[in-house]
Amino acid sequence: MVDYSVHGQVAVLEVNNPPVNAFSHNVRVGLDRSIDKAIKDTNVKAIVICGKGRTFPAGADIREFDQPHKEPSLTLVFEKLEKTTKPVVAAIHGTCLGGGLECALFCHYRIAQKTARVGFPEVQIGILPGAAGTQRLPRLTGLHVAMDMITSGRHIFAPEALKYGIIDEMFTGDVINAGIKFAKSVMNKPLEDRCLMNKTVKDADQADQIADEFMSLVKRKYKGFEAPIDCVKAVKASATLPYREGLKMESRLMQKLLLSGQSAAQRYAFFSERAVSRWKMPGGNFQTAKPLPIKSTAVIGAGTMGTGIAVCLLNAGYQVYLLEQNQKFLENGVKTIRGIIEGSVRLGKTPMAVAQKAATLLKPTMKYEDLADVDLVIEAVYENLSLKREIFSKLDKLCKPTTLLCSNTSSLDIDRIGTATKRGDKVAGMHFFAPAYYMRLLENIYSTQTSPTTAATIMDVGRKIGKVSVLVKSCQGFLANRMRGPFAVEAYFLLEEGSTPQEVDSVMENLGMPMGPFKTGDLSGLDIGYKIQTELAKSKGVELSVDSKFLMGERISTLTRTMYDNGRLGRKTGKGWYRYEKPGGKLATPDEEVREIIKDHCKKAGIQRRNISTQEILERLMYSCINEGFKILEEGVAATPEDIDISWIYGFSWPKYLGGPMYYANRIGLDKIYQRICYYHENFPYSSHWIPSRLLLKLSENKVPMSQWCSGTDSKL
Ligand code: 3H9
Repeated sequence: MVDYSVHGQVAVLEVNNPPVNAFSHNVRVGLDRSIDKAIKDTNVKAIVICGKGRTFPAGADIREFDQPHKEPSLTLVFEKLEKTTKPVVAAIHGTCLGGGLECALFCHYRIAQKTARVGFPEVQIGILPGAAGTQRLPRLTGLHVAMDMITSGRHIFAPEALKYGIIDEMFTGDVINAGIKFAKSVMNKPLEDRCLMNKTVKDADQADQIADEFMSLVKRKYKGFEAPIDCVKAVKASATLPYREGLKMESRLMQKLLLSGQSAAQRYAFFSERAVSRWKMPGGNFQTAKPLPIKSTAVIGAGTMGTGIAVCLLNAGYQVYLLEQNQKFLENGVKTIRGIIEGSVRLGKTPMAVAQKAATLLKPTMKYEDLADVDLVIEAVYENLSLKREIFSKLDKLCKPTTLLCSNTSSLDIDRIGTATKRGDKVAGMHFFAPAYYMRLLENIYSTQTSPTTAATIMDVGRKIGKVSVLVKSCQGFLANRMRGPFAVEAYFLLEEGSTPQEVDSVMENLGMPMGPFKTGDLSGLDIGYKIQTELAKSKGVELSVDSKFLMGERISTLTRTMYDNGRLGRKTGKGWYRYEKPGGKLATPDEEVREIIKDHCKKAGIQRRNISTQEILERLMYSCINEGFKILEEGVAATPEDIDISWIYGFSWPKYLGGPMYYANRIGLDKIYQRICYYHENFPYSSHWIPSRLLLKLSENKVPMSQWCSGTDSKL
């Protein structure tokens, strides 16, 4: 676990625990022994610590956090480094994170490859740097930089680390050689001044002010998260308490966070994010199918979605043909793309070199013929099946035989799009979430004809453009929108039965969602829901009115229609479920007029209103979605609950500290959820989303642990 070698008078301790050299128990034991050995060896005059393979240790082993702690602790091992009279050098490459950076901060010197990154990402898994990181980093950088790095968890590259004094020198070339060379140069220098525990924090006199500033920042920016708050408290202690007392404070806060439900949920989210890349589908999986090389791409449609998708592809270095049907739309699209990229450069999110390259990679066109040689097409025109089939049929005739044809549809059946071509195996869905250049989720969809090679390719493109991609089977609404369907529908029913928009919204916001369903509705525009419902009714030959209560045997609410008739279209008109300071305004104020509209609507529709409890609002919004989630699993639309949870985290901004709706269901207990679903099914028999999932019943009866829920479990029970 730690390779020990001596080069002249320098001992090299190379941590060897692939893939990221995490400090698991065996590594701690190995490092402890190696340090003792180097200290005892009178021939050794200096020590170098580094990582074998791709990286310096990237932190403690997160998988061990759920197991009983085994000695030695990281701090116990690291303290030996600082105490020795032989200079210790951390030679850093790859990612020196968390416990890895703490190890480096106990060394007397730190040097790093120019491309190396350092950081304290603990906050992202709901904890803090608990092996003295909160006490040592401020002694090196001052409070401000330390607060920023520790509360955000951001990684910084070596040049920035050099600027802050976190590293002493940058090097190029081989890590071990650079470490040995540096160690030789400091062999006989005094170490007193190199021990961070002896130092004071340079801006300690401003501790209150800096801590207050960061406290209000993290409460605003990371609303609901506990760890950033405790990070601020621990870092402040480095300036207000003696070193040992500060350590005790850090340790108390760390224990509290480790035991909190939030950290467990965030660690689940960390591993789930990685698990979804291990996709599977009938006939193949991430190991058996190899992605095709993709160089040039095309996006059809230069509207909001098309331009957002083009930005993602351009930023990742793909050539993009942007196709529109008329010059004006095309010019507007190009302008939008430039605007998004320039804005991102101004915010420091996109390097200038990437933006300049992107400009050369964009090829606006109005000719389908220009798309003949591209490797991947993503269609992003409006949701109309016949239009999409027409486009796909045209592309099929025109593009080279190997071109993959994908649709950004958010709900239309990929099979029905694929049958418009003679290459169904190369047709798939790539469903981006608005705004596409910002939202991290990419829902990739396979049809009954899509080949595993096509799936592997779009999953690979997703990774390269920085998305978290999940692979799901085609069905109405796929995973994300299908599962969220009952959420929107129940929200309207709750209003009709007695709740107000702000009551419903605050239940979801208190749970941790950034916005409740009605504020979200105002943002997207109430005309969208109205049009979808009207079109659906029309297609079934039904004319809806205020007292229509059923459509195709399903309970419906026509409340959006009433709002639409009252000119309340959402933020854009300054009036929706809330009132806004002006059309396009952002400040939502509850509006008495809306209450009256709802009451009047209910009177006309003959709906009795009543008091509805907060618990009922929560259950009806969430349990209906959870029930749908189990049906999605049961039908194999999603392969695992992780696919579902990650879709909610990155598609709907579900708070990571609750781990996703399926994780949340597991925490509440499946038997309780099942009973409540049955209760609502009895009370609302005309809403099919309350028909209890068979899989949910079986998992709850058999007390199956969450690690074993997956599509196919049903048949094994
Ligand atoms: C800590 O240090 C606490 C201390 O302050 C105090 C203690 C008292 N442990 O992401 P990848 C796995 S807390 C266990 O796909 P990349 C990962 O699950 C820790 N496993 O690669 C995956 O496994 P699989 C603070 C870990 O190149 C595989 O390694 N450190 C850990 O895209 C490859 O990972 C962090 O929070 C770990 N620490 O990115 C760093 N890290 O193949 C967390 C990774 O089975 N890690 N794995 O799916 C990262 O941010 C990224 O993994 C890293 C590499 C940037 C390092």
